[in-house]
Amino acid sequence: MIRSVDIQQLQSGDFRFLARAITLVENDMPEGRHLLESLSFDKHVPLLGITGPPGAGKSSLVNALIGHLLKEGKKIGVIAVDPTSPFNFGSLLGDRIRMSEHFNNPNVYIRSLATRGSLGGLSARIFEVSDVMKHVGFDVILIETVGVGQSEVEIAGLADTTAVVLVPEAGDEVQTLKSGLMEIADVFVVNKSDREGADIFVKNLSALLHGRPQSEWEVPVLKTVATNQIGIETFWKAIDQHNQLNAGNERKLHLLSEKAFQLILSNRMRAIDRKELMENLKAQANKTGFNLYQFLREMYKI
Ligand SMILES: Nc1nc2c(ncn2[C@@H]2O[C@H](COP(=O)(O)OP(=O)(O)OP(=O)(O)O)[C@@H](O)[C@H]2O)c(=O)[nH]1
Ligand SMILES: [Mg+2]
Repeated sequence: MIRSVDIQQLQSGDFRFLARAITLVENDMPEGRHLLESLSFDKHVPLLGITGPPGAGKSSLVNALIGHLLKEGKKIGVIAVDPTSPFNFGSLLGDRIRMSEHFNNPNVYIRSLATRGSLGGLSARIFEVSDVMKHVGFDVILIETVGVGQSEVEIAGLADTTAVVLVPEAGDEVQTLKSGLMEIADVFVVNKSDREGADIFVKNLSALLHGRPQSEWEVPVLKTVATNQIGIETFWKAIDQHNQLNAGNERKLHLLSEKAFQLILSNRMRAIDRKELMENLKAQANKTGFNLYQFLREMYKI
């Protein structure tokens, strides 16, 4: 039994309340829903999504960013999303090691979340957890997700700014970069730029980007060496600039409607009990003339 948490406790900034609140939300407890409904969203807390292929250095970049932001006196919340099964703690362990130097800092809170086989990549729970985190006094919230399948597209619906992390090895294949990644990136980071081919890669990627129709924001392509803190300040400046430019209503509305859609999807699915579905089917499926489509319409209004 987890005790409930109220908004005042959350705003006190005590991470023990935050941890408890996240657990309530993550497990979809009524106390979690109650808390979510009591939150106020008048204060904007920027959410930065960091995505990219496995091993590109996302956690190392988050770690480097935390270091930089702490020097600026900021308080930082981090969500590391593990898209693999809840039984694979490999990358969670990796995150702990990569970000370990900041784990005990009172101005940093790091939480790993498993997506637990939700539909698509990111689950609605991540929207909810990030909303809870907006009430603890963080200046910025960083979310790391591995860019596999749908998740990179979904993170763009979650974050105010999305940084896509690539490595120079992607080199000549820049033309074949998944168009999904091209579309969601507000900032491109070529990490591990201490490796060969970084400059050529940056050049190719920039050329590709400049072939696109002009927009208000020109997507920068930045080089970093996350493990040596190189390029981090420039990276942060780009994020900050993008955030300021994008405080506009149109983007906000777009993000909000994407978020609402994901939450509706997840909540509709919650109403469907798999066991009950099987029981209902059991009673019907052997009947002559059984039709699954009719069954769904009659039983589930689909
Ligand atoms: N040479 C070099 N190695 C780096 C750099 N950044 C990260 N690495 C190394 O790359 C490996 C993967 O780094 P992570 O930060 O765990 O990468 P990730 O993208 O978070 O990985 P997943 O979360 O497992 O997808 C680690 O061994 C890092 O030490 C860099 O700029 N240069
Ligand atoms: Mg990682």
